[in-house]
Amino acid sequence: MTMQLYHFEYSGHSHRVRLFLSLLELSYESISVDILKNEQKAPEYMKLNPLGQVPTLVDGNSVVPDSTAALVYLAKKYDASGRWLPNDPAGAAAVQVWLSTAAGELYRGPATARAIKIMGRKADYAAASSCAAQLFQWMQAVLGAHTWLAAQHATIADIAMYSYVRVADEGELDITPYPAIMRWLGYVEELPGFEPMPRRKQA
Ligand SMILES: N[C@@H](CCC(=O)N[C@@H](CS)C(=O)NCC(=O)O)C(=O)O
Repeated sequence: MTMQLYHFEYSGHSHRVRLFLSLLELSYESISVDILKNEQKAPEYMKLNPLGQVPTLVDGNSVVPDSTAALVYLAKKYDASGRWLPNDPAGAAAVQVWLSTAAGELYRGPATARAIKIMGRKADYAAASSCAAQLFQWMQAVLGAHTWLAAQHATIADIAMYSYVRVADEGELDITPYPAIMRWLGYVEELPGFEPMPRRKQA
């Protein structure tokens, strides 16, 4: 049975799942939920995603109403190599650090700055910008010493972090002072099956 992905084109949370589906060469039915029209709060959709957010992945009887949970699900179910989500305790924890960061600092920093600037969200831009700066400094240090965030190869840590860092400029954040981050974005973009994050404005 074909999987279904409920998603919004310009949502980085949605893009990270589309990107991973594409890297794994998995086909799915694409169902658009326009959050600018509040479609994520429709009662029928909220039966799948009780918080009324995108994305939601549906695979037969499995409903996964969260982006990083969807990455974990897809890796566990469809990546026979086990490379995208290592199974050993230290390897799995190293990936989890970045899945948590994607839901934490990446959301509060770059994703919120972008939502303020291009989606009209009312939030504290200075706080988002300062959170983003701390995150970028950390990523620059990690990626200055390693090619990938959590292992010797790409993992779902890199997929979870990619989308909102790529479009940080849409939140009027400059990542050009972080050469290791810029290099890493390029490495993700060279992965076979890569799918770009759509931009709301031209770069
Ligand atoms: N924990 C969720 C957060 C998803 C999230 O914040 N989605 C945003 C779009 S990027 C959303 O649906 N916002 C609309 C709303 O909360 O009403 C995940 O990672 O999937």
